[in-house]
Amino acid sequence: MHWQTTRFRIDLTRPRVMGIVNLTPDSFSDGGQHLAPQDALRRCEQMVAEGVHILDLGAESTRPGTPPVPLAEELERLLPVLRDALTLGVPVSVDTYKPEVMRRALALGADIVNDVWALRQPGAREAVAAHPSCGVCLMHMHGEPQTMQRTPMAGDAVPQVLAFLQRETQALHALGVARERITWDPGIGFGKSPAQNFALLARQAELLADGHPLLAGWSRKSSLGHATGAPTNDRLVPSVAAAVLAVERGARIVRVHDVRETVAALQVWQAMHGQETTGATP
Ligand code: HH2
Repeated sequence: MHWQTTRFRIDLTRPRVMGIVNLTPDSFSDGGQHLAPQDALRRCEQMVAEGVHILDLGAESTRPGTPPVPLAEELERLLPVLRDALTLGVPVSVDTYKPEVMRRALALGADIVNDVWALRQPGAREAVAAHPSCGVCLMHMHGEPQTMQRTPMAGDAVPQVLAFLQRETQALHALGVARERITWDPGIGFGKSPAQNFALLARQAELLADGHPLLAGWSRKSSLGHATGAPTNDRLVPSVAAAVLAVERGARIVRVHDVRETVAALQVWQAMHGQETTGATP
């Protein structure tokens, strides 16, 4: 199984770690830490040194209740860092729902569009379809960031998420986007209760039946706080545990803040499956 992106055809026979670089003052767990372009680039370089496989740059927080960022400001935060991150030798993803940001990022050479709106903003599908080969991550979200936690979804989340991802994928296929460019993401925390999020993990296999690679984003999410009582800044262990559980249940990519620890945990999983790892032998 592969994920076709602009410059890289990512081999997904091994689990892949996507490192989160938030270029925002207000992200829920690392807001403000990487606002200056040179700090953000240093963070990207550090992640590459720690073994990250994909960098995910986001310039607008999706934290519930966060006000939208104007287009010009998002571009100003994103483009200088993107330009430099593209020189680091790993695929670079851009976390945005704005078609104009997608177009500008793809014009610079971005490898992947990661959209928590699953390309439902007017013009977003077309922006991706106009590109010959960029990768895309379609994520399920119930409601919208402003209000999603006030009115979480009702009922069994798993079939609803599956039907949503199937529908959005069809819409993208209709515009000519090849299957191997598309990954799915259940959207942990996006308008779902902790019980629904954990059901999406326990029954993740139901989301794999269509054959799209699954990307899972559990890192530091509030459901982990709900389960453990740990505050946002103390969710490393629960995050790594969730990443391993997601991979064990068939996720191919995990989106994380803590790259070094996740890479090490997944090396244990890989060793168990007889995959060679880059770990040093004692
Ligand atoms: N989660 C967040 C943002 N983007 N993209 C995908 N594909 N999957 C996710 O689970 C996902 C995402 C929220 O986390 P974070 O980027 O750390 O926070 P913020 O949105 O506050 O910047």
